[in-house]
Amino acid sequence: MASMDIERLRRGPLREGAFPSRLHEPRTAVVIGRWLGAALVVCFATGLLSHVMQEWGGPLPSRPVNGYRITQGLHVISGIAMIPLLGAKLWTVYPKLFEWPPVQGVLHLLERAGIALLVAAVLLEVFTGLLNTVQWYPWPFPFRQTHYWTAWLALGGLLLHLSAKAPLIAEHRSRRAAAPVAGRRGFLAAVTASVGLVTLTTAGQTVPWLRRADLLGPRRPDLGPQGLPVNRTAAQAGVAAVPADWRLSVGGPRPVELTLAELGAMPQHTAELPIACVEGWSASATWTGVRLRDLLDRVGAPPDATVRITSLQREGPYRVTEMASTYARDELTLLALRVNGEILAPDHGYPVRIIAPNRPGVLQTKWVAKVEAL
Ligand SMILES: Nc1nc2c(c(=O)[nH]1)N[C@H]1C(S)=C(S)[C@@H](COP(=O)(O)O)O[C@H]1N2
Ligand SMILES: [Mo]
Repeated sequence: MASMDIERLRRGPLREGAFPSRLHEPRTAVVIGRWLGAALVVCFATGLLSHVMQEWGGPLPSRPVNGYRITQGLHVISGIAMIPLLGAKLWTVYPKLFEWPPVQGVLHLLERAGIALLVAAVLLEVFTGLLNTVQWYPWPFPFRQTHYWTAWLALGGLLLHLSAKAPLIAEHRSRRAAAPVAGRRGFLAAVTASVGLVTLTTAGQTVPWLRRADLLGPRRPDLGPQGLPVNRTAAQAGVAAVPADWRLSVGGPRPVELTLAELGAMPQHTAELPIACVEGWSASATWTGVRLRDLLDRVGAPPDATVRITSLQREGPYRVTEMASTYARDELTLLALRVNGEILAPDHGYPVRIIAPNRPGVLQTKWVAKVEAL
């Protein structure tokens, strides 16, 4: 009697045969799942690295100079590639949402809960990550912490999902064993083409030779004052007018204050270094200025001192940054006065900015007022 009543609920998508496409089948799901899983793992690993670098300033050494540029470029490239893959994967498996009966025991319930967690976490990651690339934060929670912790949920959900589906994946692993399904090859080719297209039209924000194909990326790495993009302008940071009595204050055992002319009279060094923004764009430039380590030596700072850098900016999360001695003592780390041969434009940090090898862009402090050996 009770089962009769329940059977009557089987309407609409719950009906037998409600999804006629032959492509809602395991082999298609396994193939796309493999690509999606690979993208997720790359995205997770590079994201974790970026988080750690921003939180602790480590653990990467200061070489290769382009290291963070590559890992963060991969983070955003793999994240964007996940969008079409996720669409294809969800389409392939969504009839399972209407599985009948909906609950078939404790394990089955746990498996479904795991998938719900995985799908929700991955959708949230892709959504918040994508909006972050255009610096749009239409939500009440902090982006970075949410994006970081949700990534762990996604990873956990993925591991649960893989273990629950291990037998099914093994069964449909090889192409030869898979039963032929009409349309599968075309569908997979279309998914591959979509991934290729979104990658090609966005990767140019970080890959120099794809620059001209960068139609959908929010940045072109060669557009902006002095041929370099700007994330926060001097006007937005409230430092458009640098005080006439500006001095760089250098703190340490024998503190000094230096005018721009005095900095310009110190030995100048030139380094080719990238700005690698966490949002996925990066661009290399030629910077000229004073070595940070020369300033630290001048004030008698101990060689292993961490350095605190404070901007003229009044507020904002990047006003103050800290730099471990591996970076501070690197011969390429400069307090730059010039970029690409010109005096820094206000938007690039006039009068002086930090530029160091292999660091996230957020730590390349502009409009520097104070440098202190701690
Ligand atoms: N003081 C200060 N420095 C800052 C920022 C900031 O908001 N304030 N933004 C950072 C970010 S997020 C990036 S990516 C780089 C960009 O440098 P650019 O504008 O010269 O390209 O500057 C960094 N330095
Ligand atoms: Mo950035």
